[in-house]
Amino acid sequence: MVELVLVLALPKAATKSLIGKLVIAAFLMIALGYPGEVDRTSNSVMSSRGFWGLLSTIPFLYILVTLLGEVRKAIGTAKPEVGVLLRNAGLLTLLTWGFYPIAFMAPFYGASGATAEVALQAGYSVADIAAKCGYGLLIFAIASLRSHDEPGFVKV
Ligand SMILES: *C/C=C(C)/C=C/C=C(C)/C=C/C1=C(C)CCCC1(C)C
Repeated sequence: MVELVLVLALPKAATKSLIGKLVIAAFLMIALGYPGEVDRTSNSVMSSRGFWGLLSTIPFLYILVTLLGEVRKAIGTAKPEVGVLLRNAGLLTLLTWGFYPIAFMAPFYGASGATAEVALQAGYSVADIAAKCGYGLLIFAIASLRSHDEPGFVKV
């Protein structure tokens, strides 16, 4: 998330303030989701898992709206080649981040015991590969492109 903000190439003060807000929200998202995640006895939406999941969704939506709004603005000022990659990074954020709450809800779809656990872990693993490896490569491509033809952008 922070890497994506860095390749938006916003002014320094705007970068700092945006990262500050997003990191606090990300911390809240994980901290609020955690009590629900470790509750292996809840299998309905109206349970502690559902309650904590819902609270965690508030900072989650804040992050997506804020980050994707900034990505959209940055696309408007970037060169077309960079704009396409930024758009893809925004889409990848939406798809991969959106996958975690869906996996979190596995016990709500009737899965229980080992089945629920495997569905959950498989879901998180697929999302992790895309959200970390795929995302990292895409951000590297953006940084590399910008560092070659934008003066002032740090060389990669
Ligand atoms: C590399 C790891 C990443 C990008 C993790 C992202 C995690 C989420 C977007 C988790 C979101 C959750 C909710 C929105 C509600 C239920 C609880 C969580 C923590 C699974």
